Amino acid sequence: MKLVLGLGITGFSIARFLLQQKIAFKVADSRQAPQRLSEFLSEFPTVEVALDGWSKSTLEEVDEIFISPGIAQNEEIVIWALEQGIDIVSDIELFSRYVQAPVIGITGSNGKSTVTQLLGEMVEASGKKVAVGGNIGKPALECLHDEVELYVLELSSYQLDYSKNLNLLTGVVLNITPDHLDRYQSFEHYTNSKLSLYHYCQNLIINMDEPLVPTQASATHFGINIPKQEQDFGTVTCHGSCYFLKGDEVLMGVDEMQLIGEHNVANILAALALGDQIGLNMVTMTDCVKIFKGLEHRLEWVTDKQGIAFYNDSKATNALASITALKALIDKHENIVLIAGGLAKDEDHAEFFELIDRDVFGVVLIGQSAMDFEHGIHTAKTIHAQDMREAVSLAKDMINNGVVLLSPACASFDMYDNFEHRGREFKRAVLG
Ligand code: UMA
Ligand code: ADP
Repeated sequence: MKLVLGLGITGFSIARFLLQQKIAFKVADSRQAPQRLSEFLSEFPTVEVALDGWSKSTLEEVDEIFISPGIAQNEEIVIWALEQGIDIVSDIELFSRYVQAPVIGITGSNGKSTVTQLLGEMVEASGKKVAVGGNIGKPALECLHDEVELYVLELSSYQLDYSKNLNLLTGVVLNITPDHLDRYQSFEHYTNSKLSLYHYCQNLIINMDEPLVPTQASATHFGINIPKQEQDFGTVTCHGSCYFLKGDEVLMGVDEMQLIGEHNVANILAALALGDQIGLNMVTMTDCVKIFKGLEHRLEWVTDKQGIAFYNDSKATNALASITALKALIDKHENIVLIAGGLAKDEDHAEFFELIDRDVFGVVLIGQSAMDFEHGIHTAKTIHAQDMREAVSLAKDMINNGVVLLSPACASFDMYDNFEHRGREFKRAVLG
């Protein structure tokens, strides 16, 4: 008997897959009434469901557990299972056991979804049937299909933690900066979780600019500087213009991309290196880069109104993501008003506050971290708002021209269902 832990979208995808494979299973979720419980009971009326905390008896007759990534390794059910020698497996590993076509894995602290989506579009433009999924929002098992010729999966550290056997044609760890430290004993444990992706890759793509990722002779490297080897990707600045390079071959101008910011140059280099590794045509790939507008809620331009450009970067749930967004805008705009705050992660905000004090005109603070952030910011003007409508209204009143940027550097759950909800509320307040 298998046990499925968690009744979110991963749990659903595992349950549907096991039913299809005619493998017996039961389900457990530690919440009393998980959001999708009634949907589950009507779809799987005969499946046993254990709710409301964990119980040791749930493990009786269980020989393997398929776990949702949101369930931490220090949850009692995980500890009991390990004590009893029961294997705990991620949905990604279960997917790996059945997948027939090659799989590409993308992880990192920031930029995963952007690179995953862009690479998916490159593969599609090359005429191949591609499925894009994983942490980006569509569980891997839901992507499994006989017709698919290539899978592009975004993988979180949580998913990697519960995986021991994956088979990836190629993969990348985009970058490693502190995130999710509530789930790890230390930053080193988090780093090792990210780096574990490379154990499963036949070919490695390595970011030269990320010191925590060791370089390797046989890998393809990418980085902002001029590439050292023929197969590597980088950029060069010549007579004031910057170009993407493979080896010494010019691929396209950096100003031809729609996305903004150096971080997106790195993301594009990663996607080009991955695409090149699997044999995609270079012109097809650069054509995709030229039209790729990025994903919703990632430094997304919303509108220009009365001299103010509004950007939605709701996905920035840690300090580094917000620093990155600010850096992308600072060079081009004098007056920036930032809307920030929410559920702050356990991380050092010093660099974030320094950048704000140096280059940001004003900050509208929202959510639980508002007071802490106010104490960290010294020279930029700060003001508090109770909700997004008020935040946008206060932000645009602070300047006559420039940028209003929502880039909270925090998770959203104190005020919103998720970062998408927060971003939509921002856009509604701006446009409405
Ligand atoms: N649950 C428990 N006990 C717990 C924790 C959770 O019973 O201690 C139950 C909840 O009651 C709920 C279910 O588990 O019913 C939720 O499972 P989940 O948190 O694993 O969420 P899913 O809906 O399955 O979504 C997961 C990813 N969520 C997390 O990793 C937290 C989604 O990433 C991912 O898109 C999806 O699988 C498909 O692969 C979200 C995310 O926030 C976007 N990821 C983190 C990030 O990007 O930073 C890692
Ligand atoms: P992820 O899926 O890893 O969360 P996204 O592609 O969704 O990453 O981008 C989330 C946010 O992270 C963006 O809004 C941006 O501010 C920041 N970001 C994106 N790419 C990078 C990068 N390569 N380096 C640093 N920050 C980045």
